[in-house]
This record gives sequence, C-alpha cells and structure tokens, in this order.
Amino acid sequence: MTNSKGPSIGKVAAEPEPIALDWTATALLIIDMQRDFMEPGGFGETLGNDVSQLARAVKPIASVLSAARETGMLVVHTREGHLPDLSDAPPAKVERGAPSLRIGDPGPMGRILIRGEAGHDIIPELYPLDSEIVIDKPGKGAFYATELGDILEKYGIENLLVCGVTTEVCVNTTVREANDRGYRCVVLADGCASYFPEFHEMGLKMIKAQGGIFGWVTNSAAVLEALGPEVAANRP
Ligand code: TIU
Repeated sequence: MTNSKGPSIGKVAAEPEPIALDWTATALLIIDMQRDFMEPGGFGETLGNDVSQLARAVKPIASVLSAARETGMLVVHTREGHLPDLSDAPPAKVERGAPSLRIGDPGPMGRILIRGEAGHDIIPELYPLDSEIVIDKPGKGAFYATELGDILEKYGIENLLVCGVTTEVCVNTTVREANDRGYRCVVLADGCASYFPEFHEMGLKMIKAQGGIFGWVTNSAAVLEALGPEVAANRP
C-alpha cells in the first residue's frame, strides 16, 4: 500500500499470469456473504441447495478483509435483495422454479431475500464496518441498477479483488460486468464458493481461460503475500 509501511505496487501470483496491482487503485469487493445464502432457512436453501458448501470461503475472505482494513484499502460489500414491496423484483425472478419459499415469503430469518430482514444481512464473521461501503443490488451483477460504478470511479479504482458467493452466479456475473467496464478483476479462488463444487471449478476456469478473458484467479495467501510481510505476519 502507499503508506509509510511499504510500496504501492504489489505483484500478485495469479493465473493465467501474475499481475502487478497499484493498491491505491484497488478495492476489495465481497459479493453477497449474506445469511440468506450461507445459512439454513434462507434463499439458498429454499432453492434446494446444501448451504454448508459455502462455509469454506469465510476464513479466506476474513483474512483478506482484515489485511484490507489494516492497509486502508477500499472495501465494498454487496447484498442481493429486494424492496419489501418487491417493486424491484422482476416476476420472472420471483416466479422461477419451485423453491420451498419464494422471494418475499416469510421464513425463519424473515422474508426471503428482502432488504432489512435478518436473512438479507451479511454474516457476523464478515460484518461491514460503518466506514465500509455496502451496495444493495436487485440482480446477480453488482453493477446492474446500483451506484457501484459511480463509487469506484469516485475513489479512482481500476482493480478489483473479488470474492464471495456464489462463484458461478453473482461472482461471475459481477466479474463479467466489471470486465466490460474496464476493471482488472482478480478473483480469490478460496474466497469464493458454490453450492456445486464443479461449478466453482468451472466458474474460475472460465475467468482465467484464453489469456484471462474475464480476469485473473489467485488465492488469499497470494494476496496477503503481495500486500507485504507485515500484513502476512498478522493474518488471523
Ligand atoms: N443461487 C445462487 O447460486 N446464487 C444466487 O442466487 N445469488 C448469488 O450468487 N449471490
């Protein structure tokens, strides 16, 4: 980082090739680490998924989040969800499939995928600080119908360290949106997870194939290493 402790450029080991990042132009983007996806009784489980598959991403994200906070990196959290009157929820999304509870129905953590409900909130282990940015998004991508693009521009961000859930749905959609907008996306393999391990693997492969068609794939240890020995030594 650019501060008294070290340089502003860090070289991150990644695939298809290492990438040099100017930390002052880099943000940590944590996608949808919400109780609705991570815990029983939420949206993810109503769709028929085994939510325990996602737990593996929490510790790697926590370690990078802690390092980002230590170095002053911009941190952005996102949450997928809808207004209580469902006015921002397309019928095509609400009516889709045969979930045990639909978006807006009352569940054990409040109404499913509705802003302000307990299930919509971010899990305690990764809870945002008051100083961090939280983007509420109605879609799978974090740029669609949100202020994310304006915020990143305001902070001079060119590079995104991306993690969260699920790899092939909201992470991939957001990376594709960001790539088209000119951001370098560096995705943390161990900081992402899917209900389907094979989709996780393929989701990452799709990003880094063809010379990094959508971005780069790295892991939490490589990011901590690139941020410098002081940060790596303090990892939780
Ligand atoms: N179902 C699924 O895998 N994901 C979502 O619905 N949203 C996100 O990925 N956040």
